[in-house]
Amino acid sequence: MTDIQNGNAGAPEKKKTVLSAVQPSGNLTLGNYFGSLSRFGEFTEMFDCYYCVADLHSITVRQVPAELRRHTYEVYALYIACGLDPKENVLFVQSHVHEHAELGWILDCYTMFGELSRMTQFKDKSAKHADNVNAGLFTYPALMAADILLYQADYVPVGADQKQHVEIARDIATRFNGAYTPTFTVPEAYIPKEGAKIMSLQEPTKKMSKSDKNENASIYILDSRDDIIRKFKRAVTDSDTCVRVGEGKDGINNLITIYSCCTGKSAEEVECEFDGRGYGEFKLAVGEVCADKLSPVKDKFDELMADKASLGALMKEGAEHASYRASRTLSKVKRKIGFVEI
Ligand code: AQP
Repeated sequence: MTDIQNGNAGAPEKKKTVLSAVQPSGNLTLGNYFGSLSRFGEFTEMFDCYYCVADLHSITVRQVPAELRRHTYEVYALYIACGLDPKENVLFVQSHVHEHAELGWILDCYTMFGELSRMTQFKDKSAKHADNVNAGLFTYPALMAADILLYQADYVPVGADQKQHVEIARDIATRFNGAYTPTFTVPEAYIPKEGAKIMSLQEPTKKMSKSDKNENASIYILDSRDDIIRKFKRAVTDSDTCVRVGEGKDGINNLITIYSCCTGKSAEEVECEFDGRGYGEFKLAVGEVCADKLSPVKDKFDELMADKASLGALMKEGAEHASYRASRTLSKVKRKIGFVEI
């Protein structure tokens, strides 16, 4: 990322655009929080911001309909609870803006089988869901490219696991622009310095994931204080006793990252603070700062979820705004390809 800190420096008349998305595929984790949601508020002033609840993506894995509906409201409410003002940011649900599916199909035809086969997420998810390796799971990156390119996004804030998908979106945009004339902005991934990859508390070599079956492996944003503290107490560490970053100390490294993200302290400051104190004391402290960090988000979330009708109205408004921008890009794409306009 080069000039994201400067926003529209050099082009004062037009703000640059940020787009990101979260799938409503389960209860959001601390990984989703630090890798994406918690950072979005900082972009509001300088950029045109679009955030979507990626429900179309979530059905690449079987979802229970009532749970999908609930999670869609929850992710939407969490965007707001994490600090996004729906008047200042366009917050919408992907399936409410039909241009995503339409451009997704078009971009399927500009995406190569070979490049899709190299996607790590496809390999991981098809191994995890061997009974349902569907075509959507395979072509997911083309739909994600559509999500980004429809809004001519300059920056895509994501966790490190999504970097490969932003790179393929860049390749698709470049290929399309080369086949016709410049049509899409070529986007850049924006990956945080801290919290880019929060690891599982039970298997710290794996990323923390909302679809992990082991509930003790993930801290959910909406977990109670007691659950958060209990899960950190049970977090897998190592046989050392020193709170230090080190090779082979994946569990402790992860806890230090989480403590840093919650307090804003550097890893060195955390090591100093816990010098001579054991893992037990450290785990308790991580649990406490994490619970403190998430508590206001949970309070705001509860308030928002108590009024689903208002959330529904905001969704409608967000979809209308998003659709306006998306339809302009889609019309342009169709014209370039040679589709007949009526
Ligand atoms: N462990 C993580 N650390 C840092 N960032 C993370 N993100 C996800 N997990 C971590 C970031 O959260 C954003 C939304 O992710 P997503 O909903 O698109 O799906 P995902 O990346 O596949 O996340 P999950 O939690 O692992 O979902 P499931 O289990 O459904 O596949 C993205 O910016 C992602 O980078």
